[in-house]
Amino acid sequence: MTAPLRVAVTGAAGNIGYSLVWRLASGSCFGPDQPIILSLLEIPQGMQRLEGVVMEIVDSAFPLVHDIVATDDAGTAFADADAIFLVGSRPRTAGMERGDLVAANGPIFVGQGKAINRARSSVKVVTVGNPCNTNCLIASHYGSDIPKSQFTAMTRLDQNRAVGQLSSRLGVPPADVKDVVIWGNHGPEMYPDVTWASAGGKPVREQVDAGWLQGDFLKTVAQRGKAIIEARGASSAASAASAAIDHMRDWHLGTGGDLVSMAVVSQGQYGVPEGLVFSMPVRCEGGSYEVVEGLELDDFGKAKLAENIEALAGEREAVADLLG
Ligand code: NAX
Repeated sequence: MTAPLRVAVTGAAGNIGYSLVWRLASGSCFGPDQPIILSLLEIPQGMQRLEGVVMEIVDSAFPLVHDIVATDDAGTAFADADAIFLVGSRPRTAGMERGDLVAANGPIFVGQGKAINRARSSVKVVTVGNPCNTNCLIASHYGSDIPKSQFTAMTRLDQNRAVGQLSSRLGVPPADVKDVVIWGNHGPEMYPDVTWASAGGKPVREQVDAGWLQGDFLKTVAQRGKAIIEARGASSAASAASAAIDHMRDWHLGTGGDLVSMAVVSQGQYGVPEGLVFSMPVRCEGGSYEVVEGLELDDFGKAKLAENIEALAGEREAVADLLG
C-alpha cells in the first residue's frame, strides 16, 4: 500500500482550515489513492475549536485519513512533514491595510520557519496567511535547513479570480481559459497578465480590448478580496482553500504543460531582486516546479512588475528587524 503523506495545516480551526482540511481528506489534492496523516496546528486559544474539527473529521470517516495529530506546538506539527499549508494568522478585516498585517503577522513566521527545519527536506510549503509573500520570505529565512525552492506563497486565488472573470466575460468554461499569469505580490498591485492566455482555444487578447484588460478586469481581480469582505463581512475562505488545493495539487501532480502562477523565492528571474518572494509563471512536473523564463513583457507589464518589486522590497524593508 502507498505510504501516507504527512500534511500539516496551521490555523486549522479557522475559516480557511475548515474548508481546506475536508478537501485534503477527500483526496482532491494528492489524489484519490494517496493516504494522508493530517497534522493540525492551532494556537492554545484555538485548541478547543480544533478538537471539534478533529471530531468532525473522524465523523466524516474518510478512507484516506490514516491518522490525525492536533497540537499547539509547531515543531510537533511539522516533524517529517511532506507538505505544509501555512494558513494560521490574523485575517485582514474591514479598514485594515496590508502594512498593518505585515506588523501583526510577521513574527508568527519566525517561529514557524524555524520549526519547518524539522520537516523532510523535500517538504512543499505554501504560505496562505497574509501578507503571504513576505510571510513566506520570513519562513524561508528561518527554515534554512530546507532548500529555498520548497517555500512558496499563494497567488493561485488571484489566478482563479482572473480566470473566473475571463470565463464570465467570454462565455467559456473556466477549464478552457489557459495560461493566465499572475506577477508579483498577493496585494492590490498584483498583475494578472493575459499576454499568453487563451480562452476557448483562441488568444484572449484577440477577444477583449486592452482598455478592459488594463481597466475593469485588473481592478476587479486586484480588489476582489476587499469586495468579498464587504459583501460577506468576512474574508474569502472557501475560494482561498480551493486555490491552496489547486496550488499544491499542481506542484505535486504536475500541470501537464499549462502555465500556472506561484510566488517563489526569486533567483533574479525577470529582474526581480534575489530573495524576494514573487509570483511568476511556472510549470510543474514530477513533484517540482520550474519558473518559465524568457517571456516578453510589454511596456505596461514591465511597469506593473516594477510596481510589484517596489511593493515587495518595501515589505521586506518593513520586516528587516525580523530578518536580522
Ligand atoms: P481565521 O481567523 O478564520 O483563522 C485563522 C486561524 O489561525 C485561527 O483559528 C487562529 O486561531 C489561527 N492562528 C492564528 N495564529 C496562529 C499561529 N501562530 N499558529 C497557528 N494558528 C494560528 O482566518 P482565515 O479566514 O482562515 O484566514 C487565514 C489567513 O489567510 C489570513 O491571514 C488571511 O488574510 C489569509 N488569506 C490569504 C489569501 C491568499 O490568497 N493568499 C486569501 C484568503 C485570506 O485572506
